[in-house]
Amino acid sequence: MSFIRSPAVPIESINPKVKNCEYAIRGEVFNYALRLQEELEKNPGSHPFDEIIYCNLGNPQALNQQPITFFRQVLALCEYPALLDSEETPKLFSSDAISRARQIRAMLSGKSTGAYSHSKGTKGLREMIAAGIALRDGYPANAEDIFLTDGVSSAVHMIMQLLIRSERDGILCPIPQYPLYSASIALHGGKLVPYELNEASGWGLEVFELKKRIDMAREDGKCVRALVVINPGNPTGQVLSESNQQEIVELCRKEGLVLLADEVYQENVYVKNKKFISFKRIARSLDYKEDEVALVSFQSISKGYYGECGKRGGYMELCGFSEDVKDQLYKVASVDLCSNTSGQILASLIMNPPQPGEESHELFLAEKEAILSSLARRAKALEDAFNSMEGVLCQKVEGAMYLFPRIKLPEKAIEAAKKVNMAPDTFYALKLLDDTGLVLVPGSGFGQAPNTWHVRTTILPEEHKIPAIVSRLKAFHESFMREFRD
Ligand code: DCS
Repeated sequence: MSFIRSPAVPIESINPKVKNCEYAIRGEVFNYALRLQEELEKNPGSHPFDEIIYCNLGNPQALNQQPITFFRQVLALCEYPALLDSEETPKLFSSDAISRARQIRAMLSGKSTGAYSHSKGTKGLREMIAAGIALRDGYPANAEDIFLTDGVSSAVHMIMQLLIRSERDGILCPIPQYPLYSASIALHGGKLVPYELNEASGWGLEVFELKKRIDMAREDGKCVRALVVINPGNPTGQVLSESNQQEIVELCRKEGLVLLADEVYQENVYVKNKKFISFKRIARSLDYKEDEVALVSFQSISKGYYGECGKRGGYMELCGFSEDVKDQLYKVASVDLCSNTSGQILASLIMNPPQPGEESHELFLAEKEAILSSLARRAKALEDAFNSMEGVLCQKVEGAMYLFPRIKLPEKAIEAAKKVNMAPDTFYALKLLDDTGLVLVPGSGFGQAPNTWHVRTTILPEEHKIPAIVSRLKAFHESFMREFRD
């Protein structure tokens, strides 16, 4: 007699919060891309393209962006301190990288990257970050308010864990949003309270829309606790104006909301008429008492011109939080012991790059400028390409690393998608992948206004590949529209 054993952990038995959590950036289209890649490797020539281009993830170094020399020199010297004593080192490493590495090594527990650090991150590195923030904003920053984390993703989870008590607690999130927020809110059992960005005004954030959503959520019995603002925006690419930011801070003060300011794209601004201003600077310039507005600002080593995604570094700065709440957060950080030390070092470096007069300064500026100006050109080329396509409208990419064009899909395409039980934008993205090898993310992964369809692409493929990508995109779109035209 044979028994069919039921699994020890049946799917019905797992935490429903885990089942409710979605993350489209590595979802259906991405999984199909991995399959195609395997097929191409086994059987070259089996598809109409010879490589898969991953435009689904803001992961610059995966697409050949080179790391900044100074950052990696300092890191290498910290990781392998024997180099600091070698006679060969001054021939290979710049003098300021050597002195910075010596300075950082002296701050580490046991002078080693292999030791656990303080749970908020190495104190000296937090002090360096505080100095960098103060220089950026023109207002003081305190190392005790800074928590270093394994990328901003971990910091966001920590804050959601702190704020969300039950499904009654609501967190205001932009639609479209980066799905870390919806996923983290779902995992912690809270309620996402959506507010829509206005596509027609370049994805503008309107305070009356926020106010309306807060009122609606409260009428529905929710306790609205925090407002997420992503500036510059992902996936939408807008950079907020100073007056808009002031209104947002004022709203948070009046309504008693924690402002969760995702500022990971602070170095990625591509247009002359906009500049990044931190919410911390706005809050301080408004002359409120420090504890009148609770603000968490997130910054990551994964974005900007540095793109050190795999090193997993980032920090959050807490402003306007009481000591007892910060102690609770410190306790939670202690449970994880500490974030990884290479990520911590890099976080201190991006906030304190080489200064004029230091040996690395010129090379650093040249590398930074080359990356950012190339990103700006790529953004513009892709934006123009989308806007030249039938039924496609792409708002200006002012910042960040993405385009989020709207595609007016023909009825016939929408019906064809329904027949195969698929969202129309997923249907479009899968067909695009099949034809061109380009991996995009369907707009439904970020949220979009009802009956509108979008796709998100990064601007990260190498610049010399952009013309070929543009022709592939255009050719695909034309043939798709021909096939499904009403
Ligand atoms: N916040 C925003 C707005 C992001 O875009 C990302 C990553 C993160 C936080 C998390 O970054 P780290 O955890 O690496 O610090 N961007 C994702 C994206 O849209 N594509 O790739 C990753």
